[in-house]
Amino acid sequence: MTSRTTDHLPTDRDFPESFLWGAATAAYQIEGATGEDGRSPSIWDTFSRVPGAILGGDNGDVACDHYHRMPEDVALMKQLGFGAYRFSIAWPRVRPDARNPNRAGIAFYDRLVDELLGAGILPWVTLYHWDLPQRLEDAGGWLNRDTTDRFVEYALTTYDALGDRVRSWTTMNEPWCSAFLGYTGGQHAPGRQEGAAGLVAAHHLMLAHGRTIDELRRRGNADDRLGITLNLTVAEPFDASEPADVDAAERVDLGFNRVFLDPIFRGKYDEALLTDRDHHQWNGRPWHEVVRDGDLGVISTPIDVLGVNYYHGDGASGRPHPADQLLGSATPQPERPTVSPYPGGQDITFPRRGLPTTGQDWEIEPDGLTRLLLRLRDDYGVPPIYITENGAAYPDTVVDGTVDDPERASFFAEHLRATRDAMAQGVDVRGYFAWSLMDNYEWAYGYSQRFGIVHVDYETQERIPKSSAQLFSRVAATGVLSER
Ligand code: IFM
Repeated sequence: MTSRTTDHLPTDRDFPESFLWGAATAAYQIEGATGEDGRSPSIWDTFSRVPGAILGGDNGDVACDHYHRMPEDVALMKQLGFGAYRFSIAWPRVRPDARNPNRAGIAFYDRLVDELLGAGILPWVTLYHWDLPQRLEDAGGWLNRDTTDRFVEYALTTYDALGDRVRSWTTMNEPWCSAFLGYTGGQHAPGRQEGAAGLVAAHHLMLAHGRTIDELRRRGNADDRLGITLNLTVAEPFDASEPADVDAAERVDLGFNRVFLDPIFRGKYDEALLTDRDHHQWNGRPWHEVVRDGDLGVISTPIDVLGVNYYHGDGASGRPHPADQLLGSATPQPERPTVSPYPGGQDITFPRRGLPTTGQDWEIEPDGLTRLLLRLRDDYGVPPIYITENGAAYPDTVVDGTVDDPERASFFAEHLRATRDAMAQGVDVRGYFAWSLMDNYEWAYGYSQRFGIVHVDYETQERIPKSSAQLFSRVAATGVLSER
């Protein structure tokens, strides 16, 4: 099994012994059991029932049935030799009514943490991977500042339950998706398409993040690794000689990267986000009226680690292009009408740049990861970095009980080499989590996209480690990207 995959590997890279190797998942994508032990509906339970919102009309009711198969899944990770497991906690299990703790829901994570520690695997907790309790959305969701209070209460309940054993705490996963896919583009729950509402949601998510870091720091342990995970891109003009493309790339950088990096690491928003009155009105007022004195000081509370999720860069254009030349046109899309997730960015397009693409029609641009990591150090002086997600979807097939996925193995090898290149230039990267441990519910794409290094048969729930898992396991064990 390994001989085919090693053909795709670079030959001369390795990682320090202390480097943390793991895989990542998220609660709604794998757990299932959405109606058990007192869990209340989240915005994804609701959104997945909106006609046309999700390919195939899929939902996470069963997903990978991890809620019932957790010990076997942990045993599989142990077998694969992972040092860490990054997972998220479902807020609607821990505080189903958004106010009172639910013992039965918390007990699941209690068992998971014990199981991991018993297997010698470090638990890496994410508090929010998008499953807001529906009743909080009914009260305004992330557009309502009170949601930040509810989040801090939920975070403290979780910390009180698990903080005796868990030292790695991430507040938010990819707030860009929660804010801009959720409230501007509407491709994600709660599916709102309300322009600058995404900026309002982003601010409240950041405020909840900063307040939580501050509270956990007060309550916590000197060994805690507190941080946030951002999905970041390298935005470049599709055609550097076209002013419209240069402008589009700057807007993508601002609306994807800097909208979070600036407040967290510089304690401010760029003027362009605040002053573009045409595009940044919310409820008839400039969106930034929600920013109160002191908020940016809270948001920029120092963190110990930055989680970076990287999948691809972006070649942005400010001009129209034929539909079949746009990225994403080669795969089925949800039926719901699309709105750009960039407030005021309806003209931004992403034409093909001639780069190879994954099975999901996402560009493969490993050197973008090196450039991103260097920029984070040079422009933002970030704390130690962990790559908390990186991976690719391909339409795998099971042959004689095995899954050979050389393209995914190659994707990992190339991005690990890109990570190593940045480390060789002095960037402090301390770990890497593959996305994902197993095939799972890929949000608006339902079960149509497989990102796992472990294959899941959704009929039988059988797990089969793919050849990429064997590659990953070997690199984790040796710290060496290929046999020398
Ligand atoms: O599946 C998602 C994950 O939940 C967040 N980051 C990107 C992944 C692939 O789209």
